Amino acid sequence: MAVDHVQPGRFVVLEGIDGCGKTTQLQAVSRWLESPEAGCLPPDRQLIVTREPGGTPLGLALRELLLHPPGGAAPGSTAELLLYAADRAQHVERTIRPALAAGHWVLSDRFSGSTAAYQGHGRGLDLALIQQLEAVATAGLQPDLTLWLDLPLAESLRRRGGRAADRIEAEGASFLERVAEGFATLAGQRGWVRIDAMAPVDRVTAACCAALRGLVDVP
Ligand code: Z5A
Repeated sequence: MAVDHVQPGRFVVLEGIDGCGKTTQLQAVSRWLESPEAGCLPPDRQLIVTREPGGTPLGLALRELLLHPPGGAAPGSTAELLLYAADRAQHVERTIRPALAAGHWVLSDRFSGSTAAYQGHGRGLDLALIQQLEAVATAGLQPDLTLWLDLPLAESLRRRGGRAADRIEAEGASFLERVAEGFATLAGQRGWVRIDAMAPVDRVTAACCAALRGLVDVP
């Protein structure tokens, strides 16, 4: 997808299936981005680390509703789609756009690609409708860079081990397989940078940082 450099800050997203290492890499990449070695952030600029769902106070409440619905009553597919869109609209308006406008860098664990992968490819909701909703929720904002942590589903399930599954993790293998294939399709369509998430943690971090270097020198 086209990169929008109207904003002076930079917007970077990590995407991938459950357990692909986003949280691990978010921490490592943040440390690197904030280091003098990276040279990304002048003293008056910050790195904002955020996530979806849950990047705002409203989003945190939506996250709880989505992942642990009251009484275990799962939302229907359309309601689920709209709740993720509401979380994103608030996240973009209240957190991401103001930060970018002030020249800060934003690093987000998931963004609209996750809706296309989980609700579109996974649940089978209409992809064109999802794209329309994405345009509304983001008001046209697109990441400058999306790092896709590509991990085979079997390894994702192995890494999860005995940890209790949230509602979406508990959907079953064929749903998660469709989601994984969806991420691969989206990566090609949207020009995401593929990172081999099977590699040891420090090599994954090095690959992420190498991709991020390309953003530093872009005016
Ligand atoms: N969702 C949706 O359906 N639609 C949407 O629009 C959006 C989201 C935005 C949010 O979960 C859920 O919402 C998610 C999609 C759905 N569904 N699920 N499930 P989340 O993003 O908060 O959580 P998650 O996706 O399930 O991620 P996670 O469990 O937090 O995993 P992670 O952050 O990607 O991985 P990690 O915690 O860094 O690593 C997992 C384990 O692997 C851990 O033990 C690490 O030590 C280990 N690890 C990490 N890297 C490595 C390497 N390189 N080698 C070996 N082991 C590693």
